Amino acid sequence: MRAVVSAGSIEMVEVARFPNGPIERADGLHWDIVALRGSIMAGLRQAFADDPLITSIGIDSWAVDYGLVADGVLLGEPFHYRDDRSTRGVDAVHAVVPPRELFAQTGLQHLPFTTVFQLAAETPERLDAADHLLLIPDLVAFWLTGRPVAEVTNASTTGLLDPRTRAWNEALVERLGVPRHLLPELVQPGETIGPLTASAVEALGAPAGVVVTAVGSHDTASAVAAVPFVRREAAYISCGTWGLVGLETEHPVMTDAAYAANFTNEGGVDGRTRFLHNVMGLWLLSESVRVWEAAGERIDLGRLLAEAAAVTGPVPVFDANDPRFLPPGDMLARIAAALAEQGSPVPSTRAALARCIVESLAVAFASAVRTASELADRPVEVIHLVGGGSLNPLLCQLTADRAGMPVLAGPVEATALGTLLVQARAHGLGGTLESLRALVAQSHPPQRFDPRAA
Ligand code: LRH
Repeated sequence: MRAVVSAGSIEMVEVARFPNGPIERADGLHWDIVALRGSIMAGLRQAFADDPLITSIGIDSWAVDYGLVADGVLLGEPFHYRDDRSTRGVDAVHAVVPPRELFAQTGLQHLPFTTVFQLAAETPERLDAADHLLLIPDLVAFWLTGRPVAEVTNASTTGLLDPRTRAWNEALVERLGVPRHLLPELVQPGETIGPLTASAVEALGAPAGVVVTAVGSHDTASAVAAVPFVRREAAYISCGTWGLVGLETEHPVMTDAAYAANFTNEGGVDGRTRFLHNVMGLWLLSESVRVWEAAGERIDLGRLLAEAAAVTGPVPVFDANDPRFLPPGDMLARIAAALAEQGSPVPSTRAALARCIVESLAVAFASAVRTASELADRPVEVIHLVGGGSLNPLLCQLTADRAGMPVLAGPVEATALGTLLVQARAHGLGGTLESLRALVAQSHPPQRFDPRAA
């Protein structure tokens, strides 16, 4: 995306879009980082060609995954968090720091793929060889500026940061034997990471003076920064591959009840806390579509969702948070097994299956909103649903129905808006997070879905 932001408007244009997903290698699931790098560089080159007045670049991606860098060179393709090697790391970490204590140290929901578990599954040789551990957006910033940093919102997903001080948890790092030198200096959203290196300037055809600016480099942090909240009694759902459901709070919620409910405290822009629960998200649907298409069907998603909306009569729901849905694979078989285990009939048509998936997501979303509200002791009267899921009217309506409150859908590009606004603010726009959100509300008015009577 590229944008021109002023006090009264955001003009945002999509420059490039490219596919991304897990790729199977001999040693497990990875990211095709060479292809990603090529696409990022081509996109940036195009952006500068389209608008030579660009002054700043901001970078975000999914959380937790990292590259190891030695002498400026990446040591192999980063692993994908859906690779199951990290389950080995879970046992190793819990043997040193039991789960309840780990929550007290990190404030994080247990997810088997958190960076700290991935690191425990690394060989000591690979860790010893490396100079820096760089989360994916930090790796891209390193390529562009030559400066190794850890942007703090994404660093909060590593399981190595203290959520209260937002500094590396030195005692924990030492106890777990993570080589301290791997963890770079932390930077805050809005700080300048650095100017482009001479080779990046040349490769991108960039004008003089362009800098890389730290943003909420965790995609969810940027999405939450751009939620057009108009009142405090509101929850958010950032819905794409995942559904991140929760509240923005002033402080982490580190109670026994939050631990028991498996809620997480991730770092937000401006020192806020993203108190939320990771729900499996549209991955359930996209993997199902992949299975249908692998069997030779052509799926038109819009049409499928319209057919799913037209399904009458009851459809069963399953637990969307079941960890069996995490890895890539035959999602339809797994859903059928989950339904059979609970004695529910397996829908016989594709439309009814799609309805069952979306209905199950809506149930999980509504439940996470209720739990977040209870745990943070804050009333919630409206839900903002941002990201790709906001384009799915069935999901928005069913979430409103199941939660018994209005859903305000959009913007779809909340993450991009969050990255652009934080950069604009750092480079002269000024303002508070609230004024940035007011700008989003004005430029991207959400679509309202009221709950229907049961
Ligand atoms: C969403 C997301 C989410 C993480 C997951 C790894 O893209 O960043 O917040 O938990 O990917």
